[in-house]
Amino acid sequence: MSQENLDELLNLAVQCAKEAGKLIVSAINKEKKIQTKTSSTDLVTETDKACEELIVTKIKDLYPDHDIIGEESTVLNSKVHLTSRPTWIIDPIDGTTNFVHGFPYVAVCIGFSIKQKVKLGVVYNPILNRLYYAKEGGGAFLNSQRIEASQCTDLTKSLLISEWGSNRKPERLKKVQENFNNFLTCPCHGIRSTGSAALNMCLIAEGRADGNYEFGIHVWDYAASSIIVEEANGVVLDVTSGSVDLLARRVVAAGTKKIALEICANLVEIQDERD
Ligand code: 2AM
Ligand code: CA
Ligand code: CA
Ligand code: CA
Repeated sequence: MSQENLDELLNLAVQCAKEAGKLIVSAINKEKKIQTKTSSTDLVTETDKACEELIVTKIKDLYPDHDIIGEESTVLNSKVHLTSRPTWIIDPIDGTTNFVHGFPYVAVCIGFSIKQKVKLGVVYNPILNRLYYAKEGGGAFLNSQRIEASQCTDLTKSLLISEWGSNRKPERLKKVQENFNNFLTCPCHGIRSTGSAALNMCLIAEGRADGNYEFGIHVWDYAASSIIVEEANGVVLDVTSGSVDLLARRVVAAGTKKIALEICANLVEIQDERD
């Protein structure tokens, strides 16, 4: 795909994210229709669905041949089919629990892949007006300013980010806690959670924190943000220290390879069913 075409697709992704962002802004302070999905802590609202429909309609209109994977159009517990074909990967609201509570860390995520490799990504927080984007080889940007990941190489001087996740089965939660314990006794300077996996990754891209690990997330949570971290000269790995696997439901991101590898070495693995 040529650079011109990639620019066109990036523009479309930005436009879609901004339009969906308007729906989020107009709905966040109002009463919401909330439904649960796989558990009482896995939520969806009519705005998640409306945003996804808006984005999918716009993409299909211009690129009817492209494949689309969207969180709210994916049948619960079904496998995701990420093929070599041009594919849009959409999370209409990342941080739905935050959205429900009016907590201002929510983002529209739109990634685009070819041959299972992410070529561009847009992550837009319309509440705090932060638009992150990147395309392959073009650097990463926040509101038109170039961003760079941190240079920190010392885990004991690092600020980390991770999430508890929506799956609260006791045996799983025990491993999540074990991981938090490992890093807190390391000790790193602190561990933060925004409630949006994509915005956590973007904070790494921006150099506001040094390392991030997540388990239980889906391809739409980290496709767009992973290229933003890489283009900000950060490192994105699988928890096994190998290359990131978009369907493995887990990711490690950091400003430096040293921190990324040290996070991998300290993690107890949590095995969720692959996407
Ligand atoms: P969502 O708001 O789009 O559902 C919170 O832990 C963050 O992880 C959010 O970005 C949330 O996305 C995402 N997430 C989704 N499903 C998850 C799961 N099963 N376990 C952990 N995190 C999940
Ligand atoms: Ca969700
Ligand atoms: Ca998400
Ligand atoms: Ca979502």
